[in-house]
Amino acid sequence: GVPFKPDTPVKPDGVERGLVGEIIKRFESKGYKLVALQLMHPTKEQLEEHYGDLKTKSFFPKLVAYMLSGPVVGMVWEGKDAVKTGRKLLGETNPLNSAPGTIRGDFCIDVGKNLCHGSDAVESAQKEIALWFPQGVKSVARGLDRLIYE
Ligand code: DAT
Ligand code: MG
Repeated sequence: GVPFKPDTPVKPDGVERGLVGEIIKRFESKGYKLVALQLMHPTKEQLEEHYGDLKTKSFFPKLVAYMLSGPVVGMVWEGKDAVKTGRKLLGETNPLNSAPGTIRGDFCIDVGKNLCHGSDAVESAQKEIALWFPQGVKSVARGLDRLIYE
């Protein structure tokens, strides 16, 4: 397996809008390997840890309330440069700055309803995977990789 795994949850608006399949499809079509997937009802404590680096921001309480507004779908994707490229597939934090063709560029408008999360570094991906998938994730070799990687 290729070791870089971003933790990529679909936020409550993405689940309620029926865009889970579309978001999964973007990562699948790119060639990344799905190694974990789970519908979750996050707790306030989990979200405060997940967004710990934003605790002092004025929008933090609103962000946590948004993320508590419904179920989210957590997923872990594996593949070459998956963290950096996964962020490109998502688009910019502010959807209005996101290019068409990206998930946020194609499906949303406001920063406080930006559909999806993506880990911003390999280190934060590892922390987020441990937080949301405490049972661990397992990557199984697949024959398809011979058609994806040279
Ligand atoms: P990203 O989700 O692109 O990694 P981030 O980590 O800086 O962005 O912020 C986490 C989330 O917080 C982001 O997806 C939406 C919200 N957010 C960020 N900046 C914001 C702002 N200026 N106003 C309102 N919400 C904001
Ligand atoms: Mg972030």
